Amino acid sequence: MLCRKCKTKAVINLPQHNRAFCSPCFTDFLHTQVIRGIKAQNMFTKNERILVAVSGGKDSLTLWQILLHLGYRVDALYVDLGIGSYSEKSREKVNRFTHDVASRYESKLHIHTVEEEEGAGIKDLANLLHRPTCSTCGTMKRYQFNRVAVQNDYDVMATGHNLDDEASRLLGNVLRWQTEYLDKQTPHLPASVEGFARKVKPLYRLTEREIATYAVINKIDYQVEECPMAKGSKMLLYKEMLNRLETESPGTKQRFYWGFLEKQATARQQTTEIVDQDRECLHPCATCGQPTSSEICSYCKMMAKAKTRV
Ligand code: Q46
Ligand code: ZN
Repeated sequence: MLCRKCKTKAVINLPQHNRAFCSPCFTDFLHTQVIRGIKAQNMFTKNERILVAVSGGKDSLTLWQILLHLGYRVDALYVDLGIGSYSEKSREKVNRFTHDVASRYESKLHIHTVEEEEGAGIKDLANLLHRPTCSTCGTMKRYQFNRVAVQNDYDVMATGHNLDDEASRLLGNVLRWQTEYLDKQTPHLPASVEGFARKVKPLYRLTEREIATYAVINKIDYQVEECPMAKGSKMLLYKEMLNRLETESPGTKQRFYWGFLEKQATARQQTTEIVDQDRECLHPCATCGQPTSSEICSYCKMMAKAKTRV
């Protein structure tokens, strides 16, 4: 198997693109894919400040590295959820990356420690609230990322969601016909109202396998373990099913998600924009001021309830 560009020995075959690449040409190819995604979705410019949400895993650290390499102005935020050795190890990987790589670009790391700030780790908070850990975690991360981005004047917030994440989420939303989620499943969510940061997913064109290969080739030291709370989740099942389809028919994930984005873009020209919809129903939370559709936002409600149960 030879590299499509330079004809030396290839290290990865990408059947969905009908190409194989050696390490340097693969790295270039992935950079080009990210640039293409940023431009196609009009995500940000080199003058804007970007806050990347990092978990210590391959996707978010790869995103941080690629954006730095491409010359963007990026800092990062790590939310320490307090999930035992998993969080300890993840924090260690993030700190090491900050020290070894990001500091060379004067890129800085913000850390929010749930146990210190909210009084208990995410599992204990979820137990107190009788809520599933992952939904408590989702509310927490969305809230804290938005807060840090807005309070520190970042123009945009970026996450490391990849093609596998987006295709499996799309499958889940379609299977349950959650149209309100489908509307917002885009790699670029505008800052519709004051108090909301713009949100983007620059890796939406890359598969998990491509990102893992990039991380290994470029010596990114990441947390290999998955969060223990993800075990048995529907998302993992959808990913597995899509991987089986991908093996039988290369390009399935790409056709599924990119096809959805094309249809969504056409439909959007005829319907109310997300921005208009949000402006109609969102207003500042009476407690913290972040935008919400109720009087009090879900984070403040969650924390108020947790306090009464301590
Ligand atoms: S980190 Fe949080 Fe995930 Fe862990 S607790 Fe669940 S939601 S699985 S992306
Ligand atoms: Zn609030």
